[in-house]
Amino acid sequence: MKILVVDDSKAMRMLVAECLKSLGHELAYAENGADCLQYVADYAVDLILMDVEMPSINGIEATKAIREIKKDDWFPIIFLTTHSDDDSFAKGILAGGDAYLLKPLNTVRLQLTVIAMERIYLMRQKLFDTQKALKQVNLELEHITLFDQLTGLANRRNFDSTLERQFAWAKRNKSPLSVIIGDVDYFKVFNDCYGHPAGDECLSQVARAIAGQLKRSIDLACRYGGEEFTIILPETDMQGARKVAEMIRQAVFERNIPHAGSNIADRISMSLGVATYNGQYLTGPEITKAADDALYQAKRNGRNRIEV
Ligand code: GH3
Ligand code: MG
Ligand code: MG
Ligand code: MG
Ligand code: MG
Repeated sequence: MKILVVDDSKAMRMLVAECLKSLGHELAYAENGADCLQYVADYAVDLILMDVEMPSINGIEATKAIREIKKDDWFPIIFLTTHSDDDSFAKGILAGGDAYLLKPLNTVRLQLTVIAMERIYLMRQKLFDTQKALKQVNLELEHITLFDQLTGLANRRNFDSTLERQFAWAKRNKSPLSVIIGDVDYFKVFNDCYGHPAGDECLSQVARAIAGQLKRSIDLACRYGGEEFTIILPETDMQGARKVAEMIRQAVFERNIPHAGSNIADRISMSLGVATYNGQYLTGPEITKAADDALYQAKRNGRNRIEV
């Protein structure tokens, strides 16, 4: 532990240092309360041995100030003082001290008290580390439930909840909301030709092509399932959504992913359907259905195209 020894008497500081030497801690020193507060503000400290009577800020005031400043943090503060009455003892503990030792210094009691405080301090650190690890695991779990493993795009669950939220917002604010559904053309044949791992890599690239076309942070690109992708475009009318869909179609095509089995060109292409809410639909799923119908038309009309 890093132990800060606070005392206005140099002789006392040296005595304490001598007494703690055998415990193997790192020691630092402060000559008064103000010094101590400055040190705590600048450096990490694990335990303080605190004198009470000191010029400027005394030990009681310094302890109160530390507990106030470090409200969400804690390390042990042990008082070392000549005031042996109950009143003084109470003042020390109520100010935020954890133990109260008397001068003249009893070496054994000081050592044992430091050992006892260290035990509590380390247990607290351990709990803190566990808490941190749990938070990290929770973040990772949350990510897994909201994002697609392969492409890193939002997953279907994320799409559904985001669309519901954005739809309600669009309704309330009487603003347009567009949904695009894109589906890779002849992807089954691609898998048959190049194998499933190559198919996965292709889907990752398609995802990157899609994400690369979205410039606003409120737009959400999702992997809806298999080789189908959806995009939510809040506050976007049909004209704007059509532009985005066309840019995505081009970006996918221009990735130039070879696809010898395609009937379109010898590369991967995507068909897209676009639907825009302008007060006519009642629910998010209805917009999605309209975009899906448009996608079906795009497939029927020859693929590698968009329909609305
Ligand atoms: P269309 O042009 O009409 O869309 O034809 P298609 O072959 O793309 O459509 P179909 O729905 O018949 O086939 C989709 C294929 O996508 C079938 C499935 O094996 C493949 N697929 C779905 N998810 C994945 C995946 O995660 N990885 C890989 N490699 N393939 C996938
Ligand atoms: Mg003193
Ligand atoms: Mg499909
Ligand atoms: Mg299909
Ligand atoms: Mg397909």
